Amino acid sequence: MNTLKLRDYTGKALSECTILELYNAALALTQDACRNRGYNSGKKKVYYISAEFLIGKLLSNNLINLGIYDDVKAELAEAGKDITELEEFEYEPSLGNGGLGRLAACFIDSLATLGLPADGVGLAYHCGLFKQSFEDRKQHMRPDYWRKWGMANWMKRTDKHYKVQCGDLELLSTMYEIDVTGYGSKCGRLRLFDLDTVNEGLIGSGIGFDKKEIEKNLTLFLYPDDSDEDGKLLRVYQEYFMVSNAAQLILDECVERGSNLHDLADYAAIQINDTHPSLVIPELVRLLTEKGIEEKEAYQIVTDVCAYTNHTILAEALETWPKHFFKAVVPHLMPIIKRMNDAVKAKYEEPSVQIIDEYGNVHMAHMDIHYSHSVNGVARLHTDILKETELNNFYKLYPEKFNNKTNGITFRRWVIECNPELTELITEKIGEGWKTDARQLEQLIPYAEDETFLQCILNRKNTKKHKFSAWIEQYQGDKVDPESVYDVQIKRLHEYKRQQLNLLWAIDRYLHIKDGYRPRRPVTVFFGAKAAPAYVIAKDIIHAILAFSSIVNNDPEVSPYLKVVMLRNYNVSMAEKLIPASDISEQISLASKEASGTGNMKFMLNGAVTLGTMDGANVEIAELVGEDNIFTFGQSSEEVIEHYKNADYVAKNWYKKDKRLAAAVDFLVSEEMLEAGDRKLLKQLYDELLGKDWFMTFPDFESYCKTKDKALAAYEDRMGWAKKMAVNIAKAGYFSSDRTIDQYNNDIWHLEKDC
Ligand code: B1H
Repeated sequence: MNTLKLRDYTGKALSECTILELYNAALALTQDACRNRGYNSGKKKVYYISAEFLIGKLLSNNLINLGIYDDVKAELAEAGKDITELEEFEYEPSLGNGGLGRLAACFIDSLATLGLPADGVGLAYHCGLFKQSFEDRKQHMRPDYWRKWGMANWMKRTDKHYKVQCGDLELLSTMYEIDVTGYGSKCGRLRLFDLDTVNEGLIGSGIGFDKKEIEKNLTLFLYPDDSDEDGKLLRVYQEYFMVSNAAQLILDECVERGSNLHDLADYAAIQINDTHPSLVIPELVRLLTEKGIEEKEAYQIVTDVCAYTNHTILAEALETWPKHFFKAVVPHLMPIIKRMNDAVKAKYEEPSVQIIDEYGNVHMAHMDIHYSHSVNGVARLHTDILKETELNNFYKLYPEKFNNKTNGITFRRWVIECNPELTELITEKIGEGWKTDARQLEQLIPYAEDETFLQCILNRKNTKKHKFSAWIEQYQGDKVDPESVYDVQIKRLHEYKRQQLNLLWAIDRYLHIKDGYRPRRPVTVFFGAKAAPAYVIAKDIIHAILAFSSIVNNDPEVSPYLKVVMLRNYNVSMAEKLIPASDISEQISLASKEASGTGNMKFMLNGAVTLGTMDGANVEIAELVGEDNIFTFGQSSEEVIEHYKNADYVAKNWYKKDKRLAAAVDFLVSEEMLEAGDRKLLKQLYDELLGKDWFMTFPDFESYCKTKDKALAAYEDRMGWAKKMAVNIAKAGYFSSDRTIDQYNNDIWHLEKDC
């Protein structure tokens, strides 16, 4: 029974409160509710260390998980206030970038929900990634001061401080905590470290700052620009600061729970999320030996405690650091890393598996694999590629370490919270059980033949499309026809994700309309993406999309049939609005390159149909829904891997033989585009595509266009489409992060549940 009332936290009638007062009251109430619930505890605990936690807004999610959303909403309504005002007032935390961080956020939700003792451990960035705006049709970046207003209050300052020694520099950390609510369960915690000396005043124009002033800049930004040496060093400082704090916290807590350190693996499981936290391995060895444990035993302990998740096979994302960086930042770890390297070398001669290569670069993933007991990929195809290709030499050494954990998403945020309309419809048909046991969604399968139900699904999708259309007009002025097909690609901007392929399709359609073609129904192509500050071509792609959208949207001949909307500052909150309103889910990465994708799962759950390549988790989606309920196209991952191996792809040959493709590519540097955009940037993109096209958009162009046409035609059979929607929703249960976390626990962590 909920006895907490907002009124008890305001000191005056709710009707007389400002929005900030109401917000802070709701926050305080939530924190009390968490305390009342208590925290999952037990002998063994998992520490999920990650550079990113893309947690999204917290208020509604917490109220839902705590089971008091309806009460608070009603109490507000009685005072003439609307809870959505509070939701809109809330400011989204900027602690992450993309799927990697959102996965970490979904995982801590599921960990709490399943009653598993767990902490997320990371950094309390002051300005996160950056806030994106568009000026002159280019991406502009400003610091995202998310800790302003009430948001900082979600992070409780603790009196835990650790010393972190970086060469001559001694840093003193402060730990902050954010409660992580589980659905109808006890809570978990996110523990974020910061430095009191960090100074936002250091930030100059845009997101520039003095990269040498470590004490003042350490936690200003997530992924600070590392295109120069100082930027790279700063990243190493960040990574070490994160894991040294984590390691000290873990040892403290485990000793408190009764560990004698020799038995650390009975008390702690550490999940290394990508390679950013990899230095936790030598740091733990250092701390354990300092406490009197023999180095040899320390290696074994650390291996038994640590597990590593690989999230990408892209070479540029697999961190390697020149030795001299470590000598500068963590000189005291260098001897340990060297001895770890020697131990590997003594056992295995093969050069590709060494921790330090012949040029003196330290390979973080290699260290992880040798000194963890588990190495997992994040979708079946990805894990197979790791085993058979990318990490094959490691797989041959340690077949028993490799395992797959297909990613998942929390259904609390990604349907219950963001799509109450659909949630209600599902619950009406199959009851509440699916909310904690997602596979029960399969009980919807019989309704895929029920026309009344299908009509309801269409109606609710329509409601969401209208709502989004109203919202986007007010947010950035774009007028979107709710009757148009919502064709959506929202994800980090990266060439491998191929936003440029989608753009080429839109250009092709534009040229056809100019030629007199009149499609039956308009299409709105939505893009939402941030480009990393130093990623030139990614910024060029954004520029091309913005320039093209200004041409299309202002052309009265074309805009009734085609619109292109580039969303400003795409983030979690926007995804929560747009995904429930989407018809087509664009998942068009070059096969073999997207480790999993998790947006694909969110769209499916909300009844959007995937248009995608056989990549990442798309493969598993295709298998679950069957070929009638997904649109796939493009080269297979085997073909792609073969082309890379033979280095035989020549973009120009495709350009020469495909007229439609050539026309679309040429349009990038047409008079219209050059008038709307910047010659240098557009030419740069054009040259990149024609001269290289490293992610092979050209070979997939024709099949992409054909398949998209097929999807748009299928959309016109409304009942047929609704059936596809229903099957997608019914089969989405597999992608609950509760399933993923259960698998991590059963196969890797072996914790006891506290419930
Ligand atoms: C993923 C990253 C990533 N994999 C380094 N790797 C970064 C690595 O700026 N950095 O330093 C930024 C991002 N992100 C994503 O992880 C994959 O691309 C997705 O396919 C996957 O779904 C997600 C979660 O596993």
